[in-house]
Amino acid sequence: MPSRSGFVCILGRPNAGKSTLLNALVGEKLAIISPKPQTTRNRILGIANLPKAKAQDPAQIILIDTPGVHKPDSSLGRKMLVEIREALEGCDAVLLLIDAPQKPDVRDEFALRMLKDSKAKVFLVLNKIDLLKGKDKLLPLIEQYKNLHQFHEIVPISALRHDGLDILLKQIAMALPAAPPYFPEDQITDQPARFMAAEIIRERVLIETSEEIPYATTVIVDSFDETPKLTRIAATIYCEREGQKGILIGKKGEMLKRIGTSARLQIEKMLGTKVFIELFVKVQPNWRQSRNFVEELDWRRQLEHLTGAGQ
Ligand SMILES: Nc1nc2c(ncn2[C@@H]2O[C@H](COP(=O)(O)OP(=O)(O)OP(=O)(O)O)[C@@H](O)[C@H]2O)c(=O)[nH]1
Ligand SMILES: [Mg+2]
Repeated sequence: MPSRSGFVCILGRPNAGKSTLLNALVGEKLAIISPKPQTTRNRILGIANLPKAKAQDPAQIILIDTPGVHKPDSSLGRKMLVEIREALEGCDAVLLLIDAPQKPDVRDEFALRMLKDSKAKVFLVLNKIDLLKGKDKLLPLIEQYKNLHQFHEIVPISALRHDGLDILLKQIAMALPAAPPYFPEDQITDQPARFMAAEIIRERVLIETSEEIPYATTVIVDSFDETPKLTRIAATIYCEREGQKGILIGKKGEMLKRIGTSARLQIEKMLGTKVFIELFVKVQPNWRQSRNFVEELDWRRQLEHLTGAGQ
């Protein structure tokens, strides 16, 4: 039976709903989500397998969620941009995600410009249509974008409400080249659980804290010991200043406890084991400006150290 497979990059400005869309299309929570811009910091792969009943041919859609397109002002920001460029390289299709209720701005322009030399089929995906009062708001937006690029398809959706996603999946599948699947059918990501756990802890920090703290925080899992019944995790939350550390720990350790408990519940759900988490908070002044530190955060690189590869 013929099948289609290919790589599909989800691109767009911060907060457009890229990670929400990835999770919705794959049907699992692979990427963390928050109302704060610049939540995603690295590319995240998620695999959706479509049976013949849902598309013309069975298809494997390999989605890559990316950090939001913005003008970088730190080593972290530049690394995020590299992650986007790497995700775009050689992909078969791109979903350019638009935050439809918001006015287009330079970040949307920048995202379009990144596609200028790309051979990929570009879908204009207008997200958050549930927030639009009346469909007449959509048409002028579509007209505006139509003048800027030759889009393969234009699809309005609500990633949050799962509206329009079946049509989107079908159209993506039809745009992919005829090829056998790249991944086994039961695989949904390439991201090891250890790093998903770090992201879940970071998501809890993003949700629980405000102002500068979400941006000045990162999480590294120091140890991850999985047994069939219990997973023991030790992780460090890094921030940039003593004051931030105080807030992250909270009065009598309350904040850290809250972050740990909610992260534990989510990780238990993901792993299907009991989880024991030990959290630490450390100050790493200006880590976002440190190229070395930012490189160390890359899980692919951490994995190389852990497995001893590349030594
Ligand atoms: N109303 C509505 N909200 C949405 C929709 N899709 C996403 N959101 C919300 O938009 C916010 C941002 O969603 P994310 O998926 O984290 O956005 P993102 O594009 O991945 O953001 P970055 O990782 O920062 O680039 C969250 O509060 C989501 O719940 C949608 O279709 N409708
Ligand atoms: Mg995201």
